[in-house]
Amino acid sequence: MNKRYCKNTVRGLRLAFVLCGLLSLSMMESRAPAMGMDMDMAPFMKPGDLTGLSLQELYNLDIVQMNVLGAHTHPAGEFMVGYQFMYMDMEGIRSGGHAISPAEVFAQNPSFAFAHTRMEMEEHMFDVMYAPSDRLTLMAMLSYKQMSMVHLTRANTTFSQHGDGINDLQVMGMYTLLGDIRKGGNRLVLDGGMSFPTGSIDVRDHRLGDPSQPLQKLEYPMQPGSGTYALLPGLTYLGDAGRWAWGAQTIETIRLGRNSSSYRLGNEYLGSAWGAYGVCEWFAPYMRLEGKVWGNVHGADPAYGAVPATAEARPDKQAGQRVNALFGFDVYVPKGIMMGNRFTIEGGFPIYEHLTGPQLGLSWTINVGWTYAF
Ligand SMILES: [Cu+2]
Repeated sequence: MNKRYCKNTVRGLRLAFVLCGLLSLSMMESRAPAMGMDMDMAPFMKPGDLTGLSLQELYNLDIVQMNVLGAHTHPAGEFMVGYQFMYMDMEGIRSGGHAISPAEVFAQNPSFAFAHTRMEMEEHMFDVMYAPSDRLTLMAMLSYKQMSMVHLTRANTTFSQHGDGINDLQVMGMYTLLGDIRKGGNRLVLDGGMSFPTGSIDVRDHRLGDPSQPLQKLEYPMQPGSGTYALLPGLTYLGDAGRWAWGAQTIETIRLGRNSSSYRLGNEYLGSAWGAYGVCEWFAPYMRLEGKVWGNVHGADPAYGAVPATAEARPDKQAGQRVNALFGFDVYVPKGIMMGNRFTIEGGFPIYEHLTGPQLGLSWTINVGWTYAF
């Protein structure tokens, strides 16, 4: 067992401990009011008979899919607005299935002048949803990304570079093939979407992170946009019974053509499965597994030169596979002035990672979200 794995495990346990603590606190608090709320518990008590529920109550049943893009639908006529903040901490260099040191990166790649040792990414995601019918829900999503990367030179000095910008706009339709959102139970939803190249692929920062140096184009992972259109086909399965809700989803990003810098990012294949338990009407902890496979860059951006100085500028060192274990909970406000508001906190870490590196591995990630349906 390597050191990095241990570090991840310790961080994961710490996170799980904090979540459990919050969970027990909330359960204690919920016990008292729950005594007089038997009527409100009814949705959980009568699986398969949801016809008498209000729009808000129906929405409540979908409580757990908020952090999975395109994995929930709305009843006819309902609007939803949402904001999600995502943070990713990437530390430690990996090649294949194991960690390697910066010294090994330099030794194995004589052309590299720099090794990246850490990347932090913050993303602010805004989405709007509307359901023209019970079967069809439409969604549009746009995010703003901020990234910073720490570089190590062969002379053992470090510097940082920063990039930020708007991401690609994603528009998606979710069509219920089987089942009925008003009845709950098992449902199968077809996802079809399109990604538009609204994000920048020409984000720059000063060479060596030094303001007196000229600006240079940042590497592939530091560009917020893809520069190409992409198809987003997917399939979602949703199930619920009593206080339990579960689901699975696969969604693909199939990129088309080449961008103005003569390359196309690799396709992405995403799979996710989750299970949640409604402890009370307004609180549902959940667990989620998320697997992602992504390909190398096709073509090459001439801005990085014929012999790029870092792995992040090499089109053949971008692919990878990762499985994350994520733990979270949803808090839903069912009545009063805050009615329709929902909050989600989710944190996780990789349990499997195989990267065509050298490439930075993921240490941990946290997502905080808010949605409002009306
Ligand atoms: Cu929604």
